[in-house]
Amino acid sequence: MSQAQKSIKKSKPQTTVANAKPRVASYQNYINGEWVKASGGETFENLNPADTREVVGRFAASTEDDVNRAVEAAVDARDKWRKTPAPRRAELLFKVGEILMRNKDALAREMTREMGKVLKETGGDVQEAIDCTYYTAGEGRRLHGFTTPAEMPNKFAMCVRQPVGVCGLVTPWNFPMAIPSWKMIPALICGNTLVIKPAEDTPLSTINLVKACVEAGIPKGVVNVVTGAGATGAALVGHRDTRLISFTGSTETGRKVASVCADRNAICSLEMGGKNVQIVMDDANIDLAIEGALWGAFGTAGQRCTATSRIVVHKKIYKQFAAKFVERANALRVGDGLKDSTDVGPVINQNAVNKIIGYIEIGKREDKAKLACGGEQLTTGEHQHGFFIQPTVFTDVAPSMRIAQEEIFGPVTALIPCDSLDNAVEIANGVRYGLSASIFTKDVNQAFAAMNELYTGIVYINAPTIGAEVHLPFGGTKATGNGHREAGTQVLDIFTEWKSVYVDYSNKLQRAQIDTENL
Ligand code: UN1
Repeated sequence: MSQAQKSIKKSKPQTTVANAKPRVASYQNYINGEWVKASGGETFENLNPADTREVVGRFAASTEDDVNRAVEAAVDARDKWRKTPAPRRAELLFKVGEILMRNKDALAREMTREMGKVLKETGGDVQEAIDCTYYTAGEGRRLHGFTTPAEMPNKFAMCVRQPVGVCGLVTPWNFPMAIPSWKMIPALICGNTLVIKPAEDTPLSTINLVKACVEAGIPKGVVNVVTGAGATGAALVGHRDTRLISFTGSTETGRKVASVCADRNAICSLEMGGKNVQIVMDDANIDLAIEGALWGAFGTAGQRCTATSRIVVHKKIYKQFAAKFVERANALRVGDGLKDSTDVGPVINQNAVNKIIGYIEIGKREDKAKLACGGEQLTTGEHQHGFFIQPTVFTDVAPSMRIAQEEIFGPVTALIPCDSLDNAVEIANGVRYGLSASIFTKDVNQAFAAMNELYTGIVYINAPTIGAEVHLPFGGTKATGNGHREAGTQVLDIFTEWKSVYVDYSNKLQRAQIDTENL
């Protein structure tokens, strides 16, 4: 997703409604154990992308002062939290999981109102936060280090994890509770304190997660949230007292985050763009591959880092696949995510509409590709006040075309013919990103060959490119990341630093690498 897209509100010319509007809820920052207004007193509105006449809430437009105060609170709380035994920290986090579980339906509804995706998916988003919380809290009784033999007699060697300190977390709008949980919960179990800056389009779900932390009894100053636009995030990223910055968003913004962190020697973990591929071989279960591609391409209206934006299909079945896939894509119902009948919700804001429609125009102009279905913004009737785009399929796309290379982050996918597994893998790997890839085949040899050759962080066999589970590492190669992995136990390597400890109980000076000769 582009930086502009992430930093701009769901702004749309407001229609004047004659009737009195319902009272709009106000939300504040949470700093040092208190809910507080932004120091400048400014607020911004969070609009429902399915109907921008609805204001979901007013939120604090935080200044650099607010960020400074939040970081200061996290610094003050650092030692006490670090010294709280990890199993005790875990008990509080298990409570967070229980609170989320109890409120799952209400949290999902609020998320659909601010983010747009259908209720089933926002339920999944909350569930992912619950899963992450329970799984990661379990680490409170592990957080394993290791022991290893020392090269000298009467000497003991071991390695333990230590917290990094204050963490600054900057999160996107497409998974407004799951992604914050991927960062907050591991940071906390490892003994760090934190300040989170959620996306301006979806602050409510992150505030809901913070509320669960407050209700669970996490001590003041340990978790802080500041809402606001890109500048608020920039103040956090640049703050010299944040030892670590964890960012999920566009590759362009991520690169800037990385260079700010490099300047001040901060630890930096990045999750960025994707251009994910589903390969369909000629022996695949075609109906299953179509189901997978529909879910991968149009779930969350294509607004996932893991969305299937390329479908590489063996030429022997290409025509058959394309015809059925287009027919099914055409039949998807686009609308308000709160309605049971909706398959695909709105996109996040006007900027997203502009970007996605811009790519559709590029696709239409590209020589060979055909617009097989969709291609339009829906602007009348029930779609009048929201940001709705038809599920869009381009067929006969060449791998080098821009719509096959660049991240669109919307309900648009490209069908690309291939003539062999090698050809499919070459196309799959021929983009700057490397997050998720999938292959549909019944041939175990082809499946394993693809598994080995696809240069991505995630590979699925006979399943779509979306749907990662929290106990496996999540992240990607190339322009998708900077080598870190969230989720799984691997995330602990982001939020802790290793400390190697040598205990010499020989009662004499033993020099490593030197006094080993006569042993
Ligand atoms: C993202 O889009 O940034 O694997 C995260 C999936 C989800 C997470 C996506 N569990 O699609």
